[in-house]
Amino acid sequence: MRIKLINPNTTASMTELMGEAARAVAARGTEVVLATSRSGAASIEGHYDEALSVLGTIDEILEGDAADAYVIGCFGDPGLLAAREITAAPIIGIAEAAMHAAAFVATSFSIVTTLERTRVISEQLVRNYGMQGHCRRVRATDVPVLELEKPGSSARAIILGECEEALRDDRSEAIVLGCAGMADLAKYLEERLGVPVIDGVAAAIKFAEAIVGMRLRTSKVGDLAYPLPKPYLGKLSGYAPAKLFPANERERTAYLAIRRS
Ligand code: 2AL
Repeated sequence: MRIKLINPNTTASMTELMGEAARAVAARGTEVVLATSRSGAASIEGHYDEALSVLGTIDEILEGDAADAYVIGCFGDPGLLAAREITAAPIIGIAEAAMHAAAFVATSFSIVTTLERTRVISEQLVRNYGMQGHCRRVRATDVPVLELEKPGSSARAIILGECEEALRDDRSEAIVLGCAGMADLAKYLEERLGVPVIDGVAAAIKFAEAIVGMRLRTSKVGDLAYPLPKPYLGKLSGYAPAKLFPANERERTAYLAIRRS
């Protein structure tokens, strides 16, 4: 199967880092195709960055060869539900995947993320995903996303320290890494902490394989149906649903055919 891993920020080196984590866990028959957004911010560190990243993600889903599933590789899961509207192929967000994986291996976890200003984004996701009973605390380190990549940066040590505090003060039993740019840290941290450390990129790839393997597709009945045809004006006129998506009925037929096959 083919899984397209989309980095919603425009930093190609971070996509490569995510790709290594993805390929390390991908099954033999899984092809991981990497895509870096071609529009938007170099790093996603707030609501504005997230909102503007969504069109780049949509472009990566609709353009090029189709994939069996798509992974949105940013911990805010920006545009996750919008992306699920525009295709029936499964879309997996790394935050949703990481929290679910953590809940399979521990009854409690802490999320260790980047800037303080992005903490609320993770907290909202915890509530959206019904993870309040599992997530003890979201911890921000104030490490900027692109700092994670810099050789010789203190990011690694700061994150390790925050994880140690999480285990001691939150009494959490696992750590969820709150940024795609931390994908290379899971093993390093796990060896030092002695608890499961979950990187959402790896989790999302494995969940994508599972969902595709079960022949599940995104429901096209209800709120994840294709966007309704209507005029879109101005800079977004090219995104008018009628130009991009098949009619609902055609999609419904395709969906049923897949489930029956
Ligand atoms: C992220 C992430 O995963 N990628 C990015 O650019 N920003 N999220 C975060 N909390 O820092």
